[in-house]
Amino acid sequence: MEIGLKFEELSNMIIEGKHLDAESSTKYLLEMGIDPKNILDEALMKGMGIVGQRFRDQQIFVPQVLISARAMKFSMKALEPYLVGDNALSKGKVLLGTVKGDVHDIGKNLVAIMLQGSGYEVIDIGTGCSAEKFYDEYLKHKTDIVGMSALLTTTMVYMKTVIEFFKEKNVMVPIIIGGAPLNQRFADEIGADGFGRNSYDAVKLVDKILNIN
Ligand code: B1M
Repeated sequence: MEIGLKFEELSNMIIEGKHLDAESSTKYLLEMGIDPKNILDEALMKGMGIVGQRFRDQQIFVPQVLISARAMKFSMKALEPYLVGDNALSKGKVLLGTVKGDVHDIGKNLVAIMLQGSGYEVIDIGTGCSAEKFYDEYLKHKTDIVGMSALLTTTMVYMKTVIEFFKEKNVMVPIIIGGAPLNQRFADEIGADGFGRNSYDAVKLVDKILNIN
């Protein structure tokens, strides 16, 4: 089996939105003993990256992106048990949500899977979350960290509103952010406690903030 070719095939399934093929190809690679992180990086993320470029260049439109996103989700579902494992002990609790006005959730879901895989309990509050929603859910679950995701330049600015809202309520929980258009500078500007470039980074960041080696 030429593994590079298999990754390319799976990547194309994501691009073409063939969700059932993508799911079975992911399962096949896992059964062959391929490292799930390689499947994620070399096939799924690459495919989604190409979808993003074609979308930006207006070679494809929202419906095609949606079917690619569905294929990505089917593959991630197959990968999830391998990435999450069966951690009996919880290293801490993390609240995760995508901010108001934003429906992108694939990256957030991946961060959730990686955090769970590393032993964290994740409270995922979904997409389109207002400052009040983040705050109410935080009060309900008393998590050790709050994490926000945003994929749009128009919605990333709302992260500051959430941070200000927590400050107004005198709640000092660490708040971290992530999403494709963000960077460390933006995190510093809005007073976030950290920025994660990708899901691996997010785990390292949470470990660091909670002093877990
Ligand atoms: Co949208 N979209 N989209 N989209 N979409 C982008 C983001 C865009 C860059 C595409 C482009 O033009 N090239 C562009 C944004 C431009 C900008 O703001 N500068 C864009 C646009 C314009 C839009 C619409 C406005 C299009 C329209 O309607 N005309 C619209 C907005 C809807 C809304 O939210 N209100 C829209 C809609 C959609 C779909 C619904 C079709 C679909 C989302 C489906 C879903 O998520 N359920 C979609 C998709 C799939 C994309 C692209 C193609 C892929 C995003 C993705 O899932 N990537 C995206 C292009 C791109 O990013 N290349 C695009 C894979 C994912 C694993 O990566 O999300 O970056 P990512 O997450 C990473 C890191 O960012 C990080 O870790 C993750 C794993 O490595 N991370 C964190 C994320 N959150 C984190 C949190 C952390 C730490 C790390 O701590 C808390």
